[in-house]
Amino acid sequence: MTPSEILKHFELDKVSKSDGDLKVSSPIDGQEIATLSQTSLQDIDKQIACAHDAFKIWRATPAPVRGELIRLFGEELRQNKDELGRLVTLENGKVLSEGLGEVQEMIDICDFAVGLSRQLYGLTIASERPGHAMREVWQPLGVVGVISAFNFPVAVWAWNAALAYVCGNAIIWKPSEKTPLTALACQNLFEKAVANYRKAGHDAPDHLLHVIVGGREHGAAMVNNHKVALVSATGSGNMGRAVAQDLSTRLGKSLLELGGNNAMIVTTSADLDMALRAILFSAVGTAGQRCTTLRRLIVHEAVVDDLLPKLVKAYQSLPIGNPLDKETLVGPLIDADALSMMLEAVANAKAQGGEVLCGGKEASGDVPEGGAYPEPAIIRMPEQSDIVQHETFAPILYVMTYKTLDEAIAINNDVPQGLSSCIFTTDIREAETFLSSVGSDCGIANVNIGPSGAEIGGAFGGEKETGGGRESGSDAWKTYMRRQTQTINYSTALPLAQGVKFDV
Ligand code: UN1
Repeated sequence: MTPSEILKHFELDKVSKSDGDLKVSSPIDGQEIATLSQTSLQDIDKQIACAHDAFKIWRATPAPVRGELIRLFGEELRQNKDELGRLVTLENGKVLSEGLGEVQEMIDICDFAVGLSRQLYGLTIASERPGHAMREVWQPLGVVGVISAFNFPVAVWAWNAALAYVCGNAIIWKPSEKTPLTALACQNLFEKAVANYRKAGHDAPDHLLHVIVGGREHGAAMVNNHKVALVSATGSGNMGRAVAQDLSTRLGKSLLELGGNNAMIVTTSADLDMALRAILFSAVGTAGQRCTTLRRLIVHEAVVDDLLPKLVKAYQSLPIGNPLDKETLVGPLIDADALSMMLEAVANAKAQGGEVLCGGKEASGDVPEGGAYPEPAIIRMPEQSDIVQHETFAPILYVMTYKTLDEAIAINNDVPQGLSSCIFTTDIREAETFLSSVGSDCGIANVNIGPSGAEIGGAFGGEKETGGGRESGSDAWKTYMRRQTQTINYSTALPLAQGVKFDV
């Protein structure tokens, strides 16, 4: 499929206008693929008001019936998986199997949400008063604002949306200005699901989803609107801080999924071949642009000389090139700025005593012109210096060594971020210590699996500067609902709690 065929498939040819003010280009070759008009700031408030009206209707629909809409949306995704996966690759530059994987992640969360729509369970609590019942009920929350990043342009929105819809909410979505087309394609599929839902005899209000096309200012307009009950934001620490500050002014609710600086500890008992394969996928997959990307390798000094030469060799044979080619494993970075930031980080690492073992430059081989293709870098560091503490969104792997497990865990934890972590070991004592209360301080901790590529069934998110939010599986749905404690008196008396007497 050519880029224009893909655009046409999602009716995006209709929204691309020559007089638009937002140019969208493909990281593959820098070619412009569409020109969009940014949403006007006044329209954002109108859209939020419409979404709020939609919420008032949607919240009254029984949750399992809301689930049917998400089932139908999942069907649209199944039918359009190939086209949407290709559009993700075209607009974001990740290799096609990862573009398709991202759509699969959307399908998975839809399935999860459909099941969830028949649960949304609360609690019953013993009341201290005779003839009284107490319970905890989860109610729909309101309009949910989603700010998504370029690196997972559709899956992370779907984690939020699938849950938020079955929970009875409406959504305003501000995608990254680098990837608005995939968002508009999702809107197109969502509208088809709504049409099928109505055809099947169900009522769904208009305006359950609005996509805002624009940048920072647009995001801020959404965050500052008091009709938005929850803002779920994925992206950089700076973006998260700005969102959190704005929300705290109006005491709005937030769910933040910000930077990661994820490590792998490789112990003396590790299966080194497995570790090697895991390192490759998690450090260079998605060209190092996942928030779960492996950025720090903490290797026992007794195995480092065995592991590193093999790793360097594997890096040197990485197929870098057009992400649409089947054999490519490393595609382009999102843009030239991202490549400059990578090169700057490599220079800083050198200045801080790092030794570049391979890569760390712009790829020179057979790569399409006009894209920012990196050569993934391995840099041996004498210590966890400033640059290692910082998340650079590029394929740079810093390697450090350790002597004791306590030391390795301390290095793992001694960064501002706390998203994902892992250990490669075949020693149960090492594994369980890493997973214990004195082990990894991250939201995600794995054994014999890299830090990236999480399944949707678990809660996803991290601690410290990662923001503390949890999305996707487990009970993350509770963030999209309002917790209500209900006390019911079915007796003929009116006893007060704590034995207080107040009779006239
Ligand atoms: C992200 O990079 O924002 O665990 C999300 C993973 C993916 C999601 C990453 N399932 O790597």
